[in-house]
Amino acid sequence: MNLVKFSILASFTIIISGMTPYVLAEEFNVSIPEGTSVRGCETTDECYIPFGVKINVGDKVTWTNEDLAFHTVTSGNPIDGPVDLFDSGMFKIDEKFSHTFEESGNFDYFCTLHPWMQGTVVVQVPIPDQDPQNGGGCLIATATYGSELAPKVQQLREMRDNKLLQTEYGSAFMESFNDVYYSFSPEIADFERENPLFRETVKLAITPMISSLSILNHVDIDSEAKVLGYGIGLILLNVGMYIGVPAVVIIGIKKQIIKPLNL
Ligand SMILES: [Cu+2]
Repeated sequence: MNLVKFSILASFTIIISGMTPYVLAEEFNVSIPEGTSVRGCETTDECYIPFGVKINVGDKVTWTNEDLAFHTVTSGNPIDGPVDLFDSGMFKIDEKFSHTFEESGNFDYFCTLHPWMQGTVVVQVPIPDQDPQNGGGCLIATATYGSELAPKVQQLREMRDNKLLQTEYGSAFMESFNDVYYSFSPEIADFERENPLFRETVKLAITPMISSLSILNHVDIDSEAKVLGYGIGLILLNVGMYIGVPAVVIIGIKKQIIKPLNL
C-alpha cells in the first residue's frame, strides 16, 4: 500500500510539472586579494573578487585569503550584523573557507574585522536547459521510459519549454517545483533502474497523467489566466483519475463485502 501511495505521489509531482534537468553541483572560487585590510577596495567592489557570485542551489563557494592579514567571511552585513548562516571565523593567508548553499536567495556577507569588505552570493534554482538538443530530461520520466528520447519524455519536455516556461505562473510553478523535485527525484530514478517492478508500477501510474498533459500541447496558452485555468483543470482531472476513481471502486468493494456480513 505504501508503495502505491508513494508511486501516486511521485507520479503526480512529475506530471504536473514536466521535467527537471539534473545539474551537477559546481564549486566557485572567491579570492580575498592583498591589501584589503586597508580601506579602498570597497570603492571598486574588489574586497572579495568577484564580490558577487551567481550560483545554483547545491553549489559550493570557496574563499581563499590571499592577503597577509586575517579576514573573515561572515553572512550578514556590517549594519545589521552577522546572520547565523555561515562564518569562517578568522582565517589567515592561503587558508580556505567553503560553504555549500542549500537554499535559494541573496546572501550578503562581510568581514567582521574590516566591515568595508562586503560581498554577496546569489543562489538560484537551476533553470531547465532550453536547448532541445540536450535539454535536461526529467529523471523519473527518463528512468521510467528508458530513454530521454522516448516520446512520452519528449512530450513532457516540449510542454515544459513551450508552454509552462513561457508564462509567469508556469515559470514560478517550475521554480518552486524544482526545489521539491530535486530533493527526491535522483533516488526514485536510481530505484527504478534497479527495480523493474517498481519501474512498471511508476509507468502504469504516470501514463494517464502524461496523456492528460498532452491536452496542453494542443491548446493555445497565450495568457497567464489560461495557464492557471488549464493548470487547475488538469490537476482536478488527475485528482479525479487517481483518487476519485479508485475511491469509488474501493467503496464499492467494501459495500459488497460488508453487505453479506450485515445479513
Ligand atoms: Cu577583513
